Amino acid sequence: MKYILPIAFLFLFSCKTIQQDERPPNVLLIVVDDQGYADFSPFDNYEGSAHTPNMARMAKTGTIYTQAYVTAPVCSPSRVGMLTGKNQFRWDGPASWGPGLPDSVRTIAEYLRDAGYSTARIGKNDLGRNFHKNYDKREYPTRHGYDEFLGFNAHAHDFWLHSKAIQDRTPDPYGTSAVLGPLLHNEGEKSYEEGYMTDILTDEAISYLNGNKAENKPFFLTLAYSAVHHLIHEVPQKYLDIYDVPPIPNYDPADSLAYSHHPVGSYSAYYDKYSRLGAIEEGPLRKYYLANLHCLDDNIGRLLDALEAGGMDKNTMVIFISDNGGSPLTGADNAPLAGGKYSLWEGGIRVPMAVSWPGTIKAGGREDRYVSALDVLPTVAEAVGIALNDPTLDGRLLSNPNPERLLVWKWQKTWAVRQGDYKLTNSNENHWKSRPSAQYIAPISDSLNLKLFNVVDDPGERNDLAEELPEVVNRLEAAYLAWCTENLERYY
Ligand SMILES: [Ca+2]
Repeated sequence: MKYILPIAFLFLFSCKTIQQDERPPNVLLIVVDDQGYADFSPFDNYEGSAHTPNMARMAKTGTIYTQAYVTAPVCSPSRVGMLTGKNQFRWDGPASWGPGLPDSVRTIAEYLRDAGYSTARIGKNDLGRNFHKNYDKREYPTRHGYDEFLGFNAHAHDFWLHSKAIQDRTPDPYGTSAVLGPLLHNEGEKSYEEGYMTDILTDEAISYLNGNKAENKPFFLTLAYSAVHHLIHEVPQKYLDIYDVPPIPNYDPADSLAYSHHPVGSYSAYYDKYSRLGAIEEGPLRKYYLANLHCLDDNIGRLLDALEAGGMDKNTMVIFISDNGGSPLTGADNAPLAGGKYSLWEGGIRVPMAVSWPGTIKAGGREDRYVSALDVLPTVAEAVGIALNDPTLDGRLLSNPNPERLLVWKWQKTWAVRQGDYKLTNSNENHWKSRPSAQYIAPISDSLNLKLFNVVDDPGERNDLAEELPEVVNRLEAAYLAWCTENLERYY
Protein backbone atom coordinates (compact mmCIF):
# COMPACT_ATOMS: atom_id res chain seq x y z
CA MET A 1 0.00 0.00 0.00
CA LYS A 2 1.53 3.28 -1.03
CA TYR A 3 0.41 6.51 0.54
CA ILE A 4 0.62 9.91 -1.02
CA LEU A 5 2.76 12.31 0.94
CA PRO A 6 0.79 14.74 3.04
CA ILE A 7 1.33 18.37 2.21
CA ALA A 8 3.06 20.19 5.03
CA PHE A 9 0.47 21.96 7.12
CA LEU A 10 0.56 25.67 7.58
CA PHE A 11 0.37 27.85 10.67
CA LEU A 12 -0.59 25.68 13.64
CA PHE A 13 0.57 22.60 11.82
CA SER A 14 4.34 22.58 11.73
CA CYS A 15 6.28 21.49 8.69
CA LYS A 16 6.92 17.95 9.81
CA THR A 17 8.62 15.92 7.10
CA ILE A 18 7.02 12.58 6.60
CA GLN A 19 9.15 9.92 4.95
CA GLN A 20 7.63 7.97 2.14
CA ASP A 21 7.85 4.73 4.05
CA GLU A 22 6.43 6.23 7.22
CA ARG A 23 3.05 4.95 8.18
CA PRO A 24 0.22 7.46 7.82
CA PRO A 25 -1.48 8.49 11.01
CA ASN A 26 -4.23 6.63 12.73
CA VAL A 27 -7.33 8.75 13.11
CA LEU A 28 -9.50 8.67 16.20
CA LEU A 29 -12.64 10.77 15.96
CA ILE A 30 -14.33 11.14 19.33
CA VAL A 31 -17.84 12.55 19.05
CA VAL A 32 -19.68 13.37 22.26
CA ASP A 33 -23.32 14.24 22.56
CA ASP A 34 -24.85 17.56 23.66
CA GLN A 35 -21.88 18.82 25.70
CA GLY A 36 -22.20 22.46 26.77
CA TYR A 37 -19.80 25.13 25.49
CA ALA A 38 -18.97 26.09 29.09
CA ASP A 39 -18.55 22.47 30.19
CA PHE A 40 -15.11 22.03 28.66
CA SER A 41 -12.25 23.03 30.95
CA PRO A 42 -9.75 24.17 28.29
CA PHE A 43 -11.99 27.08 27.34
CA ASP A 44 -11.76 30.45 29.08
CA ASN A 45 -15.52 30.48 29.62
CA TYR A 46 -15.29 27.17 31.49
CA GLU A 47 -17.93 27.03 34.20
CA GLY A 48 -15.75 25.29 36.79
CA SER A 49 -17.93 22.52 38.13
CA ALA A 50 -17.58 20.39 35.04
CA HIS A 51 -14.87 17.77 35.53
CA THR A 52 -13.03 17.37 32.23
CA PRO A 53 -9.29 16.91 32.95
CA ASN A 54 -8.96 14.11 30.41
CA MET A 55 -10.58 16.17 27.68
CA ALA A 56 -8.03 18.79 28.67
CA ARG A 57 -5.23 16.33 27.92
CA MET A 58 -6.14 16.63 24.24
CA ALA A 59 -5.86 20.39 24.59
CA LYS A 60 -2.40 20.04 26.14
CA THR A 61 -1.14 17.72 23.40
CA GLY A 62 -3.07 19.53 20.69
CA THR A 63 -5.03 22.63 19.77
CA ILE A 64 -8.41 23.86 20.96
CA TYR A 65 -10.89 25.59 18.68
CA THR A 66 -12.82 28.25 20.54
CA GLN A 67 -15.19 28.99 17.67
CA ALA A 68 -15.93 25.54 16.31
CA TYR A 69 -19.31 25.15 14.64
CA VAL A 70 -21.36 22.14 13.73
CA THR A 71 -23.77 22.14 10.80
CA ALA A 72 -26.96 21.66 12.80
CA PRO A 73 -28.19 22.10 16.36
CA VAL A 74 -29.37 18.49 16.77
CA CYS A 75 -27.74 15.11 16.51
CA SER A 76 -28.62 13.55 13.16
CA PRO A 77 -28.02 16.38 10.68
CA SER A 78 -24.88 17.44 12.53
CA ARG A 79 -23.46 13.94 12.32
CA VAL A 80 -24.20 13.72 8.61
CA GLY A 81 -22.42 17.02 8.01
CA MET A 82 -19.39 15.88 9.97
CA LEU A 83 -19.29 12.51 8.22
CA THR A 84 -19.46 13.97 4.72
CA GLY A 85 -17.80 17.38 4.91
CA LYS A 86 -20.97 18.82 3.36
CA ASN A 87 -23.87 20.85 4.62
CA GLN A 88 -26.49 18.12 4.82
CA PHE A 89 -29.24 20.51 3.74
CA ARG A 90 -27.70 20.36 0.27
CA TRP A 91 -29.84 17.23 -0.19
CA ASP A 92 -32.32 17.64 2.64
CA GLY A 93 -34.60 20.43 1.45
CA PRO A 94 -36.64 20.71 4.66
CA ALA A 95 -33.41 20.89 6.73
CA SER A 96 -34.99 18.24 8.88
CA TRP A 97 -34.17 16.11 11.89
CA GLY A 98 -33.30 13.25 9.57
CA PRO A 99 -31.32 14.15 6.45
CA GLY A 100 -30.19 10.60 5.69
CA LEU A 101 -27.25 9.76 3.47
CA PRO A 102 -27.70 9.56 -0.31
CA ASP A 103 -25.69 7.00 -2.27
CA SER A 104 -23.98 9.81 -4.16
CA VAL A 105 -22.42 11.40 -1.08
CA ARG A 106 -19.11 9.94 0.07
CA THR A 107 -18.15 9.69 3.71
CA ILE A 108 -14.86 10.10 5.51
CA ALA A 109 -14.95 6.39 6.30
CA GLU A 110 -15.17 5.55 2.60
CA TYR A 111 -12.25 7.80 1.75
CA LEU A 112 -10.12 6.25 4.46
CA ARG A 113 -11.12 2.66 3.81
CA ASP A 114 -10.23 3.13 0.16
CA ALA A 115 -6.86 4.52 1.26
CA GLY A 116 -6.09 1.27 3.06
CA TYR A 117 -7.36 2.02 6.53
CA SER A 118 -9.16 -0.28 8.92
CA THR A 119 -12.36 1.54 9.74
CA ALA A 120 -14.72 1.10 12.66
CA ARG A 121 -17.57 2.96 14.25
CA ILE A 122 -18.38 2.35 17.89
CA GLY A 123 -21.35 4.00 19.58
CA LYS A 124 -24.11 6.17 18.28
CA ASN A 125 -24.70 6.35 14.54
CA ASP A 126 -27.99 8.22 14.11
CA LEU A 127 -28.09 9.67 10.62
CA GLY A 128 -31.76 10.32 11.15
CA ARG A 129 -33.25 7.80 8.78
CA ASN A 130 -33.51 4.04 8.82
CA PHE A 131 -33.22 3.51 12.53
CA HIS A 132 -32.63 0.24 14.24
CA LYS A 133 -31.44 -2.78 12.26
CA ASN A 134 -31.83 -1.83 8.58
CA TYR A 135 -28.50 -3.44 7.81
CA ASP A 136 -28.93 -2.99 4.09
CA LYS A 137 -29.52 0.78 4.12
CA ARG A 138 -26.86 3.31 3.27
CA GLU A 139 -27.31 4.93 6.67
CA TYR A 140 -26.00 1.77 8.32
CA PRO A 141 -22.28 2.22 9.05
CA THR A 142 -21.10 -0.90 7.25
CA ARG A 143 -22.84 0.48 4.15
CA HIS A 144 -20.94 3.74 4.12
CA GLY A 145 -17.33 2.83 4.68
CA TYR A 146 -16.99 1.28 8.11
CA ASP A 147 -15.59 -2.25 8.19
CA GLU A 148 -17.08 -2.73 11.64
CA PHE A 149 -19.91 -1.25 13.64
CA LEU A 150 -20.93 -1.76 17.22
CA GLY A 151 -23.57 0.55 18.61
CA PHE A 152 -27.02 1.84 17.85
CA ASN A 153 -28.76 3.82 15.15
CA ALA A 154 -31.33 5.75 17.18
CA HIS A 155 -31.09 9.19 18.82
CA ALA A 156 -30.50 7.56 22.18
CA HIS A 157 -30.00 4.21 23.84
CA ASP A 158 -30.57 3.40 27.46
CA PHE A 159 -27.29 3.73 29.37
CA TRP A 160 -27.89 0.51 31.33
CA LEU A 161 -30.22 -1.83 29.47
CA HIS A 162 -28.38 -3.72 26.72
CA SER A 163 -29.67 -7.26 27.05
CA LYS A 164 -31.88 -9.40 24.87
CA ALA A 165 -33.86 -10.29 27.98
CA ILE A 166 -34.95 -6.70 28.72
CA GLN A 167 -35.70 -6.12 25.07
CA ASP A 168 -38.00 -9.14 25.03
CA ARG A 169 -39.86 -7.88 28.10
CA THR A 170 -40.40 -4.36 26.76
CA PRO A 171 -43.60 -3.66 24.80
CA ASP A 172 -41.93 -0.96 22.70
CA PRO A 173 -38.15 -1.54 22.52
CA TYR A 174 -38.15 0.29 19.19
CA GLY A 175 -41.21 2.40 19.95
CA THR A 176 -39.33 5.66 20.07
CA SER A 177 -36.16 7.16 18.72
CA ALA A 178 -34.62 6.02 22.01
CA VAL A 179 -34.10 2.31 22.37
CA LEU A 180 -32.94 -0.37 24.76
CA GLY A 181 -31.67 -3.91 24.27
CA PRO A 182 -28.66 -5.42 22.51
CA LEU A 183 -26.27 -3.23 20.60
CA LEU A 184 -26.09 -3.67 16.86
CA HIS A 185 -22.89 -5.42 15.85
CA ASN A 186 -22.13 -5.52 12.14
CA GLU A 187 -25.12 -7.35 10.71
CA GLY A 188 -26.14 -8.91 13.98
CA GLU A 189 -26.52 -7.97 17.64
CA LYS A 190 -24.45 -8.14 20.79
CA SER A 191 -26.24 -8.53 24.10
CA TYR A 192 -24.71 -7.36 27.36
CA GLU A 193 -26.19 -8.64 30.61
CA GLU A 194 -24.64 -5.79 32.55
CA GLY A 195 -22.48 -2.75 32.16
CA TYR A 196 -22.80 0.97 31.59
CA MET A 197 -22.94 2.32 28.04
CA THR A 198 -20.03 4.75 28.32
CA ASP A 199 -17.84 2.03 29.89
CA ILE A 200 -18.89 -0.56 27.31
CA LEU A 201 -18.14 1.72 24.38
CA THR A 202 -14.72 2.55 25.81
CA ASP A 203 -13.92 -1.11 26.50
CA GLU A 204 -14.87 -2.02 22.95
CA ALA A 205 -12.84 0.88 21.54
CA ILE A 206 -9.74 -0.13 23.51
CA SER A 207 -10.19 -3.71 22.38
CA TYR A 208 -10.40 -2.48 18.79
CA LEU A 209 -7.29 -0.33 19.10
CA ASN A 210 -5.23 -3.13 20.58
CA GLY A 211 -6.55 -5.69 18.13
CA ASN A 212 -5.91 -3.44 15.19
CA LYS A 213 -2.33 -2.79 16.30
CA ALA A 214 -1.51 -6.43 15.68
CA GLU A 215 -2.74 -6.09 12.10
CA ASN A 216 -0.18 -3.40 11.36
CA LYS A 217 -2.65 -1.28 9.45
CA PRO A 218 -3.59 2.33 10.18
CA PHE A 219 -7.03 2.71 11.67
CA PHE A 220 -9.87 5.15 11.53
CA LEU A 221 -12.04 4.76 14.59
CA THR A 222 -15.12 6.86 15.15
CA LEU A 223 -16.05 6.59 18.81
CA ALA A 224 -19.40 8.27 19.23
CA TYR A 225 -20.41 8.37 22.85
CA SER A 226 -24.05 8.83 23.79
CA ALA A 227 -23.02 10.84 26.85
CA VAL A 228 -24.12 13.50 27.76
CA HIS A 229 -27.42 13.14 25.93
CA HIS A 230 -30.43 12.45 28.10
CA LEU A 231 -31.15 10.19 29.93
CA ILE A 232 -28.43 11.99 31.87
CA HIS A 233 -29.55 10.68 35.27
CA GLU A 234 -28.43 7.17 34.38
CA VAL A 235 -24.95 7.19 35.89
CA PRO A 236 -22.91 4.65 37.91
CA GLN A 237 -23.33 4.99 41.67
CA LYS A 238 -19.72 6.13 42.10
CA TYR A 239 -20.49 9.31 40.18
CA LEU A 240 -23.84 9.89 41.83
CA ASP A 241 -21.96 9.80 45.14
CA ILE A 242 -19.46 12.41 43.97
CA TYR A 243 -22.28 14.81 43.17
CA ASP A 244 -24.44 13.73 46.09
CA VAL A 245 -27.58 12.87 44.16
CA PRO A 246 -29.74 9.80 44.69
CA PRO A 247 -30.16 7.06 42.11
CA ILE A 248 -33.37 7.15 40.10
CA PRO A 249 -34.84 3.71 39.37
CA ASN A 250 -34.34 2.64 35.80
CA TYR A 251 -37.05 1.55 33.45
CA ASP A 252 -38.89 -1.60 34.43
CA PRO A 253 -41.56 -3.02 32.11
CA ALA A 254 -43.56 -4.07 35.17
CA ASP A 255 -43.99 -0.47 36.28
CA SER A 256 -47.12 1.34 35.30
CA LEU A 257 -45.86 4.51 33.73
CA ALA A 258 -48.83 5.68 31.73
CA TYR A 259 -48.35 8.94 29.86
CA SER A 260 -50.64 10.38 27.23
CA HIS A 261 -50.49 8.19 24.15
CA HIS A 262 -47.95 5.76 25.55
CA PRO A 263 -49.02 2.27 26.58
CA VAL A 264 -48.66 1.32 30.21
CA GLY A 265 -45.18 0.01 30.87
CA SER A 266 -43.70 1.51 27.74
CA TYR A 267 -40.10 2.55 27.45
CA SER A 268 -41.24 5.61 25.50
CA ALA A 269 -43.07 6.79 28.60
CA TYR A 270 -40.00 6.35 30.78
CA TYR A 271 -37.81 8.11 28.24
CA ASP A 272 -40.18 11.04 27.87
CA LYS A 273 -40.57 11.44 31.60
CA TYR A 274 -36.85 11.71 32.24
CA SER A 275 -35.89 13.75 29.19
CA ARG A 276 -37.66 16.84 30.40
CA LEU A 277 -37.35 19.03 33.43
CA GLY A 278 -39.82 18.20 36.15
CA ALA A 279 -39.29 14.52 36.87
CA ILE A 280 -35.83 15.62 37.97
CA GLU A 281 -35.87 18.79 40.02
CA GLU A 282 -33.97 21.88 38.95
CA GLY A 283 -31.34 21.65 41.69
CA PRO A 284 -30.15 18.08 41.09
CA LEU A 285 -30.54 18.31 37.32
CA ARG A 286 -27.12 19.79 36.66
CA LYS A 287 -25.56 17.43 39.17
CA TYR A 288 -26.78 14.42 37.23
CA TYR A 289 -25.43 16.03 34.09
CA LEU A 290 -22.08 16.68 35.76
CA ALA A 291 -21.94 13.09 37.00
CA ASN A 292 -22.65 11.81 33.50
CA LEU A 293 -19.97 14.12 32.07
CA HIS A 294 -17.46 13.12 34.77
CA CYS A 295 -17.90 9.46 33.85
CA LEU A 296 -17.46 10.33 30.18
CA ASP A 297 -14.26 12.19 30.96
CA ASP A 298 -12.86 9.27 32.97
CA ASN A 299 -13.57 6.99 30.05
CA ILE A 300 -11.83 9.32 27.61
CA GLY A 301 -8.90 9.14 30.01
CA ARG A 302 -8.90 5.35 29.80
CA LEU A 303 -8.96 5.59 26.03
CA LEU A 304 -6.04 8.02 25.87
CA ASP A 305 -4.12 5.83 28.34
CA ALA A 306 -4.66 2.84 26.07
CA LEU A 307 -3.34 4.80 23.08
CA GLU A 308 -0.22 5.68 25.07
CA ALA A 309 0.25 2.18 26.47
CA GLY A 310 0.03 0.78 22.96
CA GLY A 311 2.59 3.28 21.67
CA MET A 312 -0.02 4.68 19.29
CA ASP A 313 -0.40 8.17 20.70
CA LYS A 314 2.44 9.70 18.70
CA ASN A 315 1.00 8.65 15.38
CA THR A 316 -2.68 9.13 16.03
CA MET A 317 -4.64 12.21 15.14
CA VAL A 318 -7.33 12.59 17.78
CA ILE A 319 -10.28 14.81 17.01
CA PHE A 320 -12.67 15.62 19.83
CA ILE A 321 -15.98 17.38 19.19
CA SER A 322 -19.54 17.61 20.45
CA ASP A 323 -22.27 17.04 17.87
CA ASN A 324 -24.25 20.11 19.00
CA GLY A 325 -24.50 22.52 21.88
CA GLY A 326 -25.71 21.73 25.37
CA SER A 327 -29.40 20.95 25.70
CA PRO A 328 -31.80 23.28 27.52
CA LEU A 329 -33.24 20.16 29.16
CA THR A 330 -30.19 18.51 30.72
CA GLY A 331 -28.50 21.18 32.83
CA ALA A 332 -25.71 21.67 30.29
CA ASP A 333 -24.10 25.11 30.40
CA ASN A 334 -23.38 27.07 27.21
CA ALA A 335 -22.54 30.38 28.85
CA PRO A 336 -21.93 33.00 27.62
CA LEU A 337 -23.76 31.73 24.56
CA ALA A 338 -27.51 32.13 24.28
CA GLY A 339 -29.80 29.31 23.28
CA GLY A 340 -28.74 25.72 23.00
CA LYS A 341 -29.52 22.48 21.27
CA TYR A 342 -32.50 22.80 18.88
CA SER A 343 -31.69 26.36 17.74
CA LEU A 344 -29.24 28.27 15.54
CA TRP A 345 -28.27 30.62 18.31
CA GLU A 346 -24.58 30.23 19.12
CA GLY A 347 -25.41 27.93 22.03
CA GLY A 348 -26.87 25.42 19.61
CA ILE A 349 -24.07 25.25 17.08
CA ARG A 350 -20.81 26.37 18.74
CA VAL A 351 -19.23 23.43 20.50
CA PRO A 352 -16.20 22.13 22.40
CA MET A 353 -13.49 20.95 20.01
CA ALA A 354 -9.83 19.93 20.20
CA VAL A 355 -7.47 18.20 17.80
CA SER A 356 -4.28 16.46 18.84
CA TRP A 357 -1.56 14.99 16.64
CA PRO A 358 1.78 15.17 18.46
CA GLY A 359 4.58 16.57 16.36
CA THR A 360 2.32 17.97 13.71
CA ILE A 361 -0.44 19.97 15.37
CA LYS A 362 0.73 22.54 17.85
CA ALA A 363 0.64 21.36 21.45
CA GLY A 364 -1.15 23.72 23.77
CA GLY A 365 -2.42 25.62 20.75
CA ARG A 366 -5.48 27.76 20.58
CA GLU A 367 -7.31 28.68 17.40
CA ASP A 368 -9.76 31.54 17.83
CA ARG A 369 -10.70 31.86 14.19
CA TYR A 370 -13.91 30.07 13.35
CA VAL A 371 -13.85 26.56 11.96
CA SER A 372 -16.43 23.88 11.31
CA ALA A 373 -17.03 20.19 11.84
CA LEU A 374 -17.21 20.21 8.04
CA ASP A 375 -13.43 20.63 8.13
CA VAL A 376 -12.76 17.26 9.73
CA LEU A 377 -13.01 15.35 6.46
CA PRO A 378 -10.71 17.51 4.33
CA THR A 379 -8.25 17.94 7.19
CA VAL A 380 -8.00 14.21 7.76
CA ALA A 381 -7.79 13.60 4.01
CA GLU A 382 -4.87 16.00 3.78
CA ALA A 383 -3.12 14.36 6.72
CA VAL A 384 -3.49 10.96 5.11
CA GLY A 385 -2.64 12.12 1.63
CA ILE A 386 -5.99 11.67 -0.07
CA ALA A 387 -6.69 14.03 -2.94
CA LEU A 388 -10.24 15.39 -2.83
CA ASN A 389 -11.78 16.43 -6.09
CA ASP A 390 -15.26 17.35 -5.05
CA PRO A 391 -16.41 20.93 -5.62
CA THR A 392 -19.46 20.37 -3.42
CA LEU A 393 -17.38 19.85 -0.29
CA ASP A 394 -18.09 22.62 2.22
CA GLY A 395 -15.21 21.71 4.52
CA ARG A 396 -11.85 23.46 4.47
CA LEU A 397 -8.55 22.78 6.23
CA LEU A 398 -8.42 23.35 9.96
CA SER A 399 -4.80 24.36 9.54
CA ASN A 400 -5.56 27.68 7.93
CA PRO A 401 -8.99 29.12 8.72
CA ASN A 402 -10.11 31.89 6.40
CA PRO A 403 -11.32 34.75 8.62
CA GLU A 404 -13.79 35.84 5.91
CA ARG A 405 -15.13 32.40 5.17
CA LEU A 406 -18.85 32.05 4.52
CA LEU A 407 -20.64 29.53 6.74
CA VAL A 408 -24.34 28.85 6.28
CA TRP A 409 -26.91 26.96 8.29
CA LYS A 410 -30.47 25.86 7.62
CA TRP A 411 -32.55 24.33 10.34
CA GLN A 412 -36.24 23.86 9.65
CA LYS A 413 -37.71 27.38 9.30
CA THR A 414 -34.57 29.10 10.47
CA TRP A 415 -31.28 29.91 8.88
CA ALA A 416 -28.05 31.67 9.74
CA VAL A 417 -24.96 32.88 7.97
CA ARG A 418 -21.57 33.87 9.33
CA GLN A 419 -18.91 35.84 7.57
CA GLY A 420 -16.09 37.56 9.38
CA ASP A 421 -17.18 38.71 12.80
CA TYR A 422 -20.85 38.99 11.83
CA LYS A 423 -23.69 36.52 11.97
CA LEU A 424 -27.11 37.12 10.48
CA THR A 425 -29.96 34.86 11.53
CA ASN A 426 -33.72 34.60 11.74
CA SER A 427 -33.36 32.08 14.56
CA ASN A 428 -36.26 31.89 16.96
CA GLU A 429 -37.26 29.42 19.64
CA ASN A 430 -37.81 26.41 19.87
CA HIS A 431 -38.60 22.69 20.17
CA TRP A 432 -38.57 21.80 23.82
CA LYS A 433 -40.75 19.46 25.75
CA SER A 434 -40.67 21.60 28.89
CA ARG A 435 -39.24 24.74 30.42
CA PRO A 436 -35.47 25.06 30.13
CA SER A 437 -32.99 24.51 32.94
CA ALA A 438 -31.50 27.27 35.10
CA GLN A 439 -28.30 27.17 33.05
CA TYR A 440 -30.14 28.20 29.90
CA ILE A 441 -29.58 31.76 28.64
CA ALA A 442 -32.65 32.88 26.74
CA PRO A 443 -32.01 34.61 23.41
CA ILE A 444 -33.10 38.22 23.06
CA SER A 445 -35.76 37.42 20.46
CA ASP A 446 -38.25 34.70 19.72
CA SER A 447 -39.34 36.07 16.36
CA LEU A 448 -38.28 35.04 12.89
CA ASN A 449 -37.10 38.58 12.10
CA LEU A 450 -33.56 39.01 10.88
CA LYS A 451 -31.04 39.76 13.61
CA LEU A 452 -27.41 40.76 13.15
CA PHE A 453 -24.70 40.17 15.73
CA ASN A 454 -20.98 40.70 16.03
CA VAL A 455 -20.35 37.29 17.57
CA VAL A 456 -16.72 38.05 18.36
CA ASP A 457 -17.47 41.11 20.50
CA ASP A 458 -20.88 39.79 21.51
CA PRO A 459 -20.87 35.98 21.54
CA GLY A 460 -24.01 35.95 23.66
CA GLU A 461 -25.93 37.66 20.83
CA ARG A 462 -27.39 40.33 23.11
CA ASN A 463 -26.99 43.37 20.89
CA ASP A 464 -28.91 43.25 17.62
CA LEU A 465 -27.10 45.43 15.08
CA ALA A 466 -29.58 44.97 12.24
CA GLU A 467 -30.92 48.53 12.33
CA GLU A 468 -27.51 50.06 12.89
CA LEU A 469 -25.75 48.18 10.11
CA PRO A 470 -28.25 47.60 7.28
CA GLU A 471 -25.48 47.29 4.72
CA VAL A 472 -24.05 44.31 6.61
CA VAL A 473 -27.51 42.76 6.82
CA ASN A 474 -27.92 43.16 3.09
CA ARG A 475 -24.47 41.79 2.32
CA LEU A 476 -24.89 38.70 4.48
CA GLU A 477 -28.41 38.01 3.34
CA ALA A 478 -27.28 38.28 -0.28
CA ALA A 479 -24.36 35.96 0.44
CA TYR A 480 -26.68 33.42 2.02
CA LEU A 481 -29.16 33.53 -0.85
CA ALA A 482 -26.37 33.28 -3.40
CA TRP A 483 -25.00 30.23 -1.64
CA CYS A 484 -28.41 28.61 -1.70
CA THR A 485 -28.95 29.43 -5.35
CA GLU A 486 -25.58 28.04 -6.27
CA ASN A 487 -25.60 24.94 -4.12
CA LEU A 488 -29.11 23.81 -3.36
CA GLU A 489 -30.81 23.80 -6.71
CA ARG A 490 -28.89 20.83 -7.97
CA TYR A 491 -30.38 18.69 -5.25
CA TYR A 492 -34.00 19.71 -5.59
CA1 LIG B 1 -26.53 15.62 20.11
